[in-house]
Amino acid sequence: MSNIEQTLSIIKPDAVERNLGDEIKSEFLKNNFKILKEKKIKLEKQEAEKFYQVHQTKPFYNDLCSYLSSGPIIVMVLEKEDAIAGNRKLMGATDPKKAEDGTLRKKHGLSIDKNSVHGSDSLENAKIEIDFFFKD
Ligand code: IDP
Ligand code: MG
Repeated sequence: MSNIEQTLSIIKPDAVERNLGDEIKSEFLKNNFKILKEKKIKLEKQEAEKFYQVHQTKPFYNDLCSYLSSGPIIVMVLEKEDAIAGNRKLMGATDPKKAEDGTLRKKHGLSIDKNSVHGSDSLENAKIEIDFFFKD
């Protein structure tokens, strides 16, 4: 049975700053994701705090929110069969040093915080994150 899902992807400030947006988008397309929606924006720190509120008890929360709001990001709604798991696999492990060869974070990530891309981790969070950026 088919299981078409939508997931939220973010090209983070470190990658946008290095002009990797088109290259990363082409990697999504090559992997059969459809880019249904896309926009380039810059978050206020308060908005980043809201987006990452699940991490508010973590020691790196403040730095994480400062970082995500430090420059422009590209947010996208991606769609394909099993998109959520598929995007997590394409991204690779959170820490680029531990990410598998061929993954976006292995290819482009600079460090555990500047790891170039975000992807929703569950169906529930995908819906919340898509609404966060695209509900109007
Ligand atoms: P994920 O992005 O692979 O889903 P999460 O655990 O949800 O990873 O963490 C969210 C983001 O917080 C990561 O992408 C990374 O940028 C940052 N982060 C996670 N763990 C650490 C850490 O130990 N130190 C600094 N930043 C971290
Ligand atoms: Mg996560």
